[in-house]
Amino acid sequence: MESKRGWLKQSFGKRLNAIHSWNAWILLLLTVTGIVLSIGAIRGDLGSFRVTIKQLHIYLGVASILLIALYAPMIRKHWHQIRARRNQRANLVFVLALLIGWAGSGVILWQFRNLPPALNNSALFVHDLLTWVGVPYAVYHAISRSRWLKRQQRLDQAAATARPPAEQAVQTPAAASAIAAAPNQAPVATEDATARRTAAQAVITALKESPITRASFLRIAAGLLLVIAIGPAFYRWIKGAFDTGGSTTAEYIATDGNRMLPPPAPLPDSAAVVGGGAQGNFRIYTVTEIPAFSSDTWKFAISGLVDNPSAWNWEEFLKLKRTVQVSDFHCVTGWSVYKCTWEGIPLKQLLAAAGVQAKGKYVKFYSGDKVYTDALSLSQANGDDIMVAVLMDGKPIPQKLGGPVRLIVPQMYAYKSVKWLQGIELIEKEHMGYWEVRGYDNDAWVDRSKA
Ligand SMILES: Nc1nc2c(c(=O)[nH]1)N[C@H]1C(S)=C(S)[C@@H](COP(=O)(O)O)O[C@H]1N2
Ligand SMILES: [Mo]
Repeated sequence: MESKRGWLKQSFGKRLNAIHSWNAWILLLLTVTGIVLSIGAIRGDLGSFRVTIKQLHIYLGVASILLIALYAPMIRKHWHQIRARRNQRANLVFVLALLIGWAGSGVILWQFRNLPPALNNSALFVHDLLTWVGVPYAVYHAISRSRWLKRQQRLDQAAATARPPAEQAVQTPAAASAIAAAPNQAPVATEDATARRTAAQAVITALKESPITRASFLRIAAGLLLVIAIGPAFYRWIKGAFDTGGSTTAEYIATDGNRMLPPPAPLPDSAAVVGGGAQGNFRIYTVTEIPAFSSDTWKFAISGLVDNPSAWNWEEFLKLKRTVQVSDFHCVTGWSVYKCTWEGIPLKQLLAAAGVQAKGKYVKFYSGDKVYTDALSLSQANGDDIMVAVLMDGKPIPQKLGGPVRLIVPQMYAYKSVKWLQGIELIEKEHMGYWEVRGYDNDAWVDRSKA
């Protein structure tokens, strides 16, 4: 109550300024935390900080919404105040649209577990798109409104408009003495003459001046630099976001660092890509360097509390009976890839062949990156659609997407879908996986009612 009265006691202009600078700081922090969160390659370096940074990003987002709420009652007066300034009005509309769009999509991403994946996917797209547009705009806005640029503008203005007559009069010794000599008459005549000179000189100055002023040149240069710096990455992102043909996957296959020979021969369903091909794009996530594998050294093993532990080399592994399934892939950060056609060995088939002992209660998965692990309970692991996948859409899984062999747990968030899978171990006690130790929920069901 006290603080509210204090806030309202402030002048309107002061309150606007305060909101403006708070907004700038919050946006800066949101940008930094948001970009850090979105870089797939530094996930491992962040470790458990990732979860903290995400929480911080959410708090900042809530603060930004509170700021909009604080501004809302002032909007009419502010809008009226800037009625003569079209640029400011355009800026205001644009910034408000950005903030509201970020806030709306952000709240959806924050509440993702209570919402369907398709909505999260759209919200993530909107959130990203606004970031691609909004952050460069904010940078441009900050540069073009900075004091440095304002100074350039003032210099330009000073050059364009000649000095005011009074000032000129004082600076001209002759005029100054004239005023002193004849205080009643002379000033009028002198001012007249000076004004005429000034007007004439202004025409000459205007003719001398190039059409691009220093300030607008700097503004254009800053804008161009931003476009050059951000343009290519933005283009790649937009191409990926609208790509339903899996062209990025084709690129991963073309530049694959794995050397697995012979390549796996797809089953008819897989060769025909019964799912029609994956829709959407995977984001490449890893907590280590992306490992590369060769069929000369690659091995796969199942061991632990089983009656028949086994190890296979690539050629032997390819002889195991495979099936084909079409399923969706959901990451906990909001993105999904739909209708992937996976071909591989059903996990329950591997478990049955290994003969799980009575003491074996959990199934632990080891990545060939030697860092990432995850686990399922034995009953979860026996789900029909859990697959040790070898092909996607009829092609070998490329290194970047976890090939030659990765786990697929379609109904759980994809942090359970261990990439570069090489080992399965039956254990007695529950094991917390890489991300679970760092704050992710061990219950990863996309549909929470399954837990
Ligand atoms: N070895 C390993 N497996 C992993 C991860 C990882 O970092 N390392 N990330 C997990 C997460 S959080 C997701 S969303 C998916 C991403 O798979 P992709 O990189 O093929 O898109 O892999 C999962 N499996
Ligand atoms: Mo994920």
